[in-house]
Amino acid sequence: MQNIRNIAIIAHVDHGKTTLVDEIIRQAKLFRENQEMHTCFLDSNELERERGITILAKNISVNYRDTKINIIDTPGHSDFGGQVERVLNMADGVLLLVDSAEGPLPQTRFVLDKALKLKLRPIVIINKIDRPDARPQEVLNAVYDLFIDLDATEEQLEFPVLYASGRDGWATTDLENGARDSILPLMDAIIDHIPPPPFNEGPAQIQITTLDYNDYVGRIGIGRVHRGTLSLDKPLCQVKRDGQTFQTSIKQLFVFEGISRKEVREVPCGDLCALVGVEHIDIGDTIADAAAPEALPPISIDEPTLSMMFRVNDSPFFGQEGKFISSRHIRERLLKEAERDVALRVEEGESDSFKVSGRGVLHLAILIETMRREGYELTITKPHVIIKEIDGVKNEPIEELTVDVDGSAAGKVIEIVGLRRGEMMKMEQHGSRQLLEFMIPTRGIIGLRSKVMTATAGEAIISHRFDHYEPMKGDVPSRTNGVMVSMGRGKAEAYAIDALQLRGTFFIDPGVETYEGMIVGSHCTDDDLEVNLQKAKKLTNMRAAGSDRNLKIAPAAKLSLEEALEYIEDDEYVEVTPLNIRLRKKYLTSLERRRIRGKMLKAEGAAE
Ligand SMILES: Nc1nc2c(ncn2[C@@H]2O[C@H](COP(=O)(O)OP(=O)(O)OP(=O)(O)O)[C@@H](O)[C@H]2O)c(=O)[nH]1
Ligand SMILES: [Mg+2]
Repeated sequence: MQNIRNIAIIAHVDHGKTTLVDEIIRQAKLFRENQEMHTCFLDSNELERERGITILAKNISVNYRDTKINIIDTPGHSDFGGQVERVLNMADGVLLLVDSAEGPLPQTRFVLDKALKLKLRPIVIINKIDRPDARPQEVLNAVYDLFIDLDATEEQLEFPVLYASGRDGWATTDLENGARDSILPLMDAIIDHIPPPPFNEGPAQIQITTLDYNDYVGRIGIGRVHRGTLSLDKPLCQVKRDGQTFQTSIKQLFVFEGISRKEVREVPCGDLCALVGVEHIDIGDTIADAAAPEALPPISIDEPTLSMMFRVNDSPFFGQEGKFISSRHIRERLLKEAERDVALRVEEGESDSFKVSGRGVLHLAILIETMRREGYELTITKPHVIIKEIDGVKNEPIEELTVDVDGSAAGKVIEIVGLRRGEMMKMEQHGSRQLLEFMIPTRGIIGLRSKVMTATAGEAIISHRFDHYEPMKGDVPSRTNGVMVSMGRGKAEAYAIDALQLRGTFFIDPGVETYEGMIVGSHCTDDDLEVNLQKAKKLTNMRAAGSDRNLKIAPAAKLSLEEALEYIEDDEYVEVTPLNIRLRKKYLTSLERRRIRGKMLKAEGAAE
């Protein structure tokens, strides 16, 4: 019988989970000579690497002291919190990582709460000890407070503490005198403090807690064998969440080994594995021995809180930069994505549009970014929160928001958040910094980041996560500035941009192709301004033509995809192609816009 430990590594975003797991794999090589060494990048897909965040939870395993340690690296961003909650079902213990300077943040609380409720045994790691601003003792005290706040049991409160720098490759139990040369003290702590998985005898039973996807084999279910031995040779059945039961079979079984998977014929109780070839496999399904079709308790799947419409690109530039532009392409791609991502909902909308719902702006932005890299063109509408009717009352999602700022900027942040219906829950002083905690409608969070960043010269640390639904609060102010809209089609002339610089901030550089109705900048007042960017300086002589080069044009304030999505209003779209992210008016000509505005004013007048 093999010794096994199953642990998940959890933390707030960017506290160093993936770096630490990478390091564990690297050093595991030192004690297992026959293991093949890879240049390991756990954040393996292109977007994960570029953004430096984990999007999908990943399983790896290492062998140490005759024990197989399955480690699950989880994403820290709150949009992916549902995934973390589910993978915890595979673990018996968690490594709770806390940044030695930032301390516990909202997502730390969320994931720890879930872990404690599942009765998992925690190990606390105060990470990034190498930071010059590290304050390990204070952070450890804050972690104790958090445990107590979350009603940890006596046993859970006796967690071992390690101090580490994942990046520099060491962990120690003794902050003062411990050697800082190896990660092995952490491995020892895992084996000594995390219990082995319980051994349940009987007919095989496994619950699917994560899905993976592969173009060749389709959906892959991942879970932990809960009882008995899962074997390819025994007849099996599949019990769905609603209790329906089918005969089923598994085509291939894999266990995790190093950073890859090893094909096997059977998996013992307690080990984690991946199942290939089970039809319509889904999160929460139980695969059981056909003779004992008993389901495990259902697991929760997070409801989406936010949606956007994905439409075909119908701007004057459609089809110039992308390969996949038709609604058929978009439909197929979205349905495929819904297959692999349980937190995503796709519904058919009117006239070639699709309502796509997810857990937050980042969740959907990552999908859009992936599609754009694959060659798709799309137009996207402003994100809207999903309103739920509870007992006849409209309820909206509310999030917990924390902002960590320099004391001098706290007032400004409180004002901005207050205007957006945020209520302050807590205010704490850490040296010269203030930690502010609010409850705020998700509506108020859309577009908040850029406002706070501007007000704090870019140095605030902001994080938020969905908490609960509550009856609708009052209006949340929308964007206060109008936009500058191009009147014509063609290259934006430097001369024209220069002449308009005082009227607002441009999103584009000189030379960029524009079309009528394209948004090219933000206007300094609250109304929209139509601008002629094709106006070049009259060429009186050659010297004057050359003098364009001497114009002092401020660099364009280019919006990232998320910023663009959060920036636009209901009468605007974001146009996404493999090469460009453009903003545009829904109605491209000024005549159409005036007509619509006239209609709306009339309707308002009639309503009064
Ligand atoms: N100073 C210092 N920086 C670290 C350490 N470990 C990681 N970092 C840095 O912290 C950043 C985030 O590291 P990741 O390992 O990607 O963090 P993560 O927790 O996996 O992030 P998500 O998966 O997005 O939640 C990177 O820029 C790392 O270089 C450390 O021990 N010390
Ligand atoms: Mg990560």
